[in-house]
Amino acid sequence: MANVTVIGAQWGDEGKGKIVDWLATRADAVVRFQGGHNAGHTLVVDGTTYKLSLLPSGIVTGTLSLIGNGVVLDPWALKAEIERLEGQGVAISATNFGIADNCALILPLHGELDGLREGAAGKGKIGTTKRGIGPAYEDKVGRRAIRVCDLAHLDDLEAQLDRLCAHHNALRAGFGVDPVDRAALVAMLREIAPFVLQFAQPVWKRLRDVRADGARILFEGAQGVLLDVDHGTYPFVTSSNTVSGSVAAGSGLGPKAAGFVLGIVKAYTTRVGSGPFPTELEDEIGQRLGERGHEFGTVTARKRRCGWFDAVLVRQSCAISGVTGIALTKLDVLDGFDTVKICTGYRLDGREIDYLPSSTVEQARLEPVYEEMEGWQESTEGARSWAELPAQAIKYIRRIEELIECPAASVSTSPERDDTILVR
Ligand code: 2SA
Ligand code: MG
Repeated sequence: MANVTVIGAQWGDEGKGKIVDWLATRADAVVRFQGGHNAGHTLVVDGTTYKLSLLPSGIVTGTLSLIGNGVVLDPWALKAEIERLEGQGVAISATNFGIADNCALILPLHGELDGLREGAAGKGKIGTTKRGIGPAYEDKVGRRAIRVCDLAHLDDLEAQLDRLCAHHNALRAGFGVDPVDRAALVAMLREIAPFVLQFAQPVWKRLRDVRADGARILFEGAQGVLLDVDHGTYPFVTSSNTVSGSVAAGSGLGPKAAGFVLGIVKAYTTRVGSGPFPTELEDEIGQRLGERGHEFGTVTARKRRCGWFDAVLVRQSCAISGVTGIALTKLDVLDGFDTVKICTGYRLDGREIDYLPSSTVEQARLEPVYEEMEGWQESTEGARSWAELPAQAIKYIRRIEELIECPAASVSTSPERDDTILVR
């Protein structure tokens, strides 16, 4: 196996956790390269469920797990997640886990700002996870972030803290909130520093060494291409680049490192938070997809919006992210429908288009053009070979491949690791 990059090809929650876990058993290192603890990856291994937000999924299988510099790291969330997993019997130490020392930190003030903004935005809110992801990336790009390596030099951080506090105090004043308690913040950082620093290292260097040994690296994307800050449904996006292209910048290996780009694609569409969703179903069909698919956020338990498969969006995601093959997930959720629909294009102001336009205004006006197919009544749950799939389900998969112009590499039929059909 060459290196593999796993990315979500829709709005996140495509079932990346299961696939990454499966691949992690075949990889020598698993690397997160963007996002933070806004991700929610659920793994079911031998009947035990593990919920991960920040840690790479390889941690559960004991595979070397690294957090790259492209991630924004909340030290307290990290500690809580590690302790929770240790409670489930997972061993985590500096031998199997590392954090890039140039990661920007998520501080309590970032979560507060995220919450204040969302609270004030009313109907215009983004529907963020309120984990402080956006504000932390803003500070990183604004060159006033505190980074992991700074935790070793808290006595020499005055200038950086000046800049950070000046910026946040101005914003907080706008919300009528007290200025940052700088002494308390530094005290908190001092307390958590040793915990984080035991894992800190130049991850680019670790990866270079790992690669020199011929290791296979698995890059674990979070969220999905449609939440990418450049390519997604802006401004209803997350604040990082979720496309495979950010593997290089977010981990410190060159652009060739990504290897096989596996796009995870759910057999229908879901989204949490606000923003355009052309195939959304606000009827009993949408309700049924949500119930059958257990569509609730891993991190926030929010109910996910559901709709038919949108081939236009996935074709675009696959192109933008250079997807080599897709892993189709949650096919079993579509069992028992008389007919299933696939969106093949949009109507916008009387004309037909075959891509998602960049403008939010236009995105909100799109009307999906559907193709209807006969459904299947048989259960596909737990199927592990093509032979176990009803003919109509195979037709559905083949039609999707054709429309998105990308082949399926696997089809998954339950949350269990082994309930997966390998196509090639
Ligand atoms: P943020 O918090 O700034 O990244 O939110 C901005 C938008 O990105 C969406 N977003 C997500 N969408 C799906 N899944 C995500 N992770 C969790 C999960 C979500 C949860 O896997 O279940 O538990 O609610 C995720 N993270 C961010 C978010 O909804 C906003 O639209
Ligand atoms: Mg998720």
